[in-house]
Amino acid sequence: MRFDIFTLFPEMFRGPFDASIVKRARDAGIIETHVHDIRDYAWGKHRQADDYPYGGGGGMVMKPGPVFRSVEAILGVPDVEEARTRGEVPPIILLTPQGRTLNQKVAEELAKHPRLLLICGRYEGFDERIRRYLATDEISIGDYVLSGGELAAMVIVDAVTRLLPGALGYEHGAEEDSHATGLLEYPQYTRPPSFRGHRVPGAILTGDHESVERLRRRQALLRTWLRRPDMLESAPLTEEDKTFLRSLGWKPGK
Ligand code: 6GU
Repeated sequence: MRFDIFTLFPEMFRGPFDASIVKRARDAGIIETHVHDIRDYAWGKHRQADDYPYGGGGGMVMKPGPVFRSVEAILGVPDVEEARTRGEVPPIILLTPQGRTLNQKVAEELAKHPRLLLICGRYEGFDERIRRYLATDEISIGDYVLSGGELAAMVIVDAVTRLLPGALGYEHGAEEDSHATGLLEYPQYTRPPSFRGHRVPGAILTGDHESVERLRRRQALLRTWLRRPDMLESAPLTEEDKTFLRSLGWKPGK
């Protein structure tokens, strides 16, 4: 997977891409991250990539020219609008609070592509022509406002990378994660068996594989019901799951 990130603040990406799973995935050749400075494609003495909005109002708006030209340079196409019309571009994703909200399903969908372009806006937003004639998708990472799309782009790179084969270093790594199963994850324990008087549940220490799996499933169901009851409405539940949930007082559609 190749990520091309377009930003006015390339330096923001250094720390996050140089640690943990994203770093390992880069070192292993599972992903490539290329961060491009939109200002390199801005003209004039001041290399201005943003400007005041027509019609007034506060803040600054990303100018279309530098953004279009940066994407054209990196894709190697003379006219990205035309290439987009012909379906000859990878996803060109604007990071904006107005986009569709990122969730695990969206991350899984993005992980299927060999290449993603992520365009970070700063200030009050993008000139509308960037949305209409350049972007193929718009994504938000939640209902709150960030100062720019950079942190959102990092979130996408992380969420997508950990879904790629080999990225987690163990087989079937992401399959049991919270949200991947449609449920929140069960409580986890590691050594020591007793910490400051708080013991790991005995069944986890002594149980056979099958009873541990059943206990974990029930704990995942219980935790999801208590914290995110909305998720139970779309989670794939077996008859045994439903019987267990009903014994707790859960009713479908509530
Ligand atoms: Cl993608 N950008 C900004 N500026 N704020 C956000 C966001 C994106 N997602 C949630 N809030």
